[in-house]
Order: sequence, then C-alpha cells, then structure tokens
Amino acid sequence: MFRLSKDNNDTTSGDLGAVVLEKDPEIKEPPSYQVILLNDDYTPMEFVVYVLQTVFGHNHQKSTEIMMEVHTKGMGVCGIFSKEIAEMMSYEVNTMAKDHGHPLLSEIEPLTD
Ligand code: TYC
Repeated sequence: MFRLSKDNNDTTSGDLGAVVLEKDPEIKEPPSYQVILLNDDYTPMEFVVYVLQTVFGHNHQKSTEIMMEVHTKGMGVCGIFSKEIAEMMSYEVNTMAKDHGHPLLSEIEPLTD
C-alpha cells in the first residue's frame, strides 16, 4: 500500500516540502491477545462465574455462558485486550484461583489478523 507523506527536511521559508510516495509505512495496530479459560474437573462452576464477573466485568448471564462453554468444550474466550492488559487479567484469574485452592487456569494467546 502507498501513502502520501510530507518530506519535512526542508526548512527554508516558503517551501512547504516535497510530497513523496512512501511504500509500506510502519503504521500497524499493536496485536491483540485473547484471555483463554481452561476447563478442569474440580473448580466449582459458581467460582468460575464469580471470577468472570469480578475480573472481566461480565454480567451473571454472560459469565454463566462462558463458564458453560469452557465446561463443555474445554476452553473459552473471556475477552480480548492489549498484551499488557491480557497478561494482568490472566494473572488475576490464576492468582484468585490459587488463593482459593482451585486448579482453575487461564492463559493468553495472540490474535493473528
Ligand atoms: N468443569 C468444572 C466442574 O464440573 C467447572 C469448570 C468450568 C471449571 C469452567 C473450570 O474454566 C472452568 N465443576
């Protein structure tokens, strides 16, 4: 893709600078990351719903849907964020589970566009 850009090297008065065609300018959105919740046989369903509400701000109905998706299919998406936020969310889930003695685990995964 080509994009118009101004050549700003020329500072002489009156000259607005040359307009040049730049190939493939490096203007890219930073990659997004999915926070994935993993199923296990021991974490109580109500605790998973509680975590989805408190960490991700999902309402009770949405949290129950995500929990059931994980329970029946093995994994499910809790949300999509920047890398830093996804890392924080996943850490929060895993720490909360550990603190309550549950094996519940989440992980993050980059989204490729
Ligand atoms: N499979 C768990 C149970 O039967 C419930 C559960 C759901 C656990 C989702 C983890 O991410 C999870 N109690």
